[in-house]
Amino acid sequence: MANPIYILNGPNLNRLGTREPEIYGHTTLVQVEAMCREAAGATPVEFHQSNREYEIIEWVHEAIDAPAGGIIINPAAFTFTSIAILDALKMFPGPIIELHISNIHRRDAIYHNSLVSKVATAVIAGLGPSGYRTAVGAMKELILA
Ligand code: CA2
Repeated sequence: MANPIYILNGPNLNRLGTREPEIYGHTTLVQVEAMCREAAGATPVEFHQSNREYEIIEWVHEAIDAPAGGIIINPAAFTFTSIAILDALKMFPGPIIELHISNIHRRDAIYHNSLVSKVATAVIAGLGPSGYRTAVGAMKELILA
């Protein structure tokens, strides 16, 4: 069995699809999870969301110990604030894809300085919820490379 892909989601993303559809679309996080599992095929997926920084760090540690084949992370607002998540990701030896539904660089300056980008193998932003499908496909290629 292949090593799992960890897909981690930060604060407020549990409410995806319920507000600002012009930025984030209408797809819910439950639908995003189904999309990811379909794109992953036989590769196991560990899909999580939390509003707590602590839990996201714990899942990164779990991914390190599993070991995961790769981590896809949409840290949401923690992208710009969390040195703790950055430090945890630094310990993961495999590929990391940072994912944003919106194009953070077109938005307010507060969304421009990602800490997570400093350790990401790749960054996907602005493809809407289907960016998760793109990320899973790209991660499968990175794992095989
Ligand atoms: O575009 C993204 O995926 C973001 O990571 C989403 C974060 C924002 O802080 C980042 O800068 C960019 C915000 C997540 C808000 O969650 C939502 C809740 C309900 C409806 C839509 C989004």
